[in-house]
Amino acid sequence: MLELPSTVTRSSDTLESLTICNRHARARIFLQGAHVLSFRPVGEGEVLWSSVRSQFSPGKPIRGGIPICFPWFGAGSSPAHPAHGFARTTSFECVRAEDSADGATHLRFRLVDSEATRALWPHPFAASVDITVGATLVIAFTIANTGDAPFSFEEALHTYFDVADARRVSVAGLEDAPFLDKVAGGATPTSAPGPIRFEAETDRVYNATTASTRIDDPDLVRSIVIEKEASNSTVVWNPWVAKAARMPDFGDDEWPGMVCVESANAGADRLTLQPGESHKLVLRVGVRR
Ligand code: TA6
Repeated sequence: MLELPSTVTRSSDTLESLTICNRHARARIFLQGAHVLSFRPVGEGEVLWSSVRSQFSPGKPIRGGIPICFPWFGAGSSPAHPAHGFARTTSFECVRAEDSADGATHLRFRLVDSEATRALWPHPFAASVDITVGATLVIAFTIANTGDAPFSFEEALHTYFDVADARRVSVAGLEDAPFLDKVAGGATPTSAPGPIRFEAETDRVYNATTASTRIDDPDLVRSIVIEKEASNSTVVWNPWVAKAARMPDFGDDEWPGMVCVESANAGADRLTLQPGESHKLVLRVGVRR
């Protein structure tokens, strides 16, 4: 059993989680999916949204926080292939938990292929999730090809951000960038001037973009800054009324409280690793006033 620093406490509810409380922030991370559910810098409100209807049962996706999508994004190729891949519903092992001199807490979670994963996706791999809990939340998601054949995959840090009212926020950074509008079928790229605003169900996949984004929230008088490395896709999503009502783990009236801005490599940006190669996607989330 890994020895934990005093800033990290383990809770064994139905799903095991770690709560981190240091001088910079408080966070909660579930071992299933190495799933960050909550991140709250000292002096700030909660940054991540989660549904009061979320399930916390083994093998079921948690609705909110930062689900890790791997090795595919979106619907699986069959009912046996869960949406957004198997990583978010598979238990990771925590192999590192320590504080650094600057007061931040660093954790590492690992997942390697198993009979269960190979039944869904026939490739040997090693996944590691390095999480730094400080005034900024940093997540590095590394995939290594440990087999003797190349494989292709998609990935996403499917982050749900907490906002006062999605109808009043804007997302800056993707102005005029081409995107696939999945609500309209997502066949051909389109674009839109100005910051993104939410006036209906919104489900946009921006490919070939490394841009940082920023959620400006006038009611909370804050901006959430989202920076990424080695991610060429950004997905922006709000289910709005009808889709929220169709999701059993999403309260009918919860959709105004969240906006997803997801740092990914999906669709045309899927990645291929040769044997022995690895790839690291990095996400940094901070609050600015
Ligand atoms: O990232 C947006 C999206 O692909 C939406 O189409 C919606 O399906 C959302 O992910 C949530 O997916 P989930 O499988 O978590 O319900």
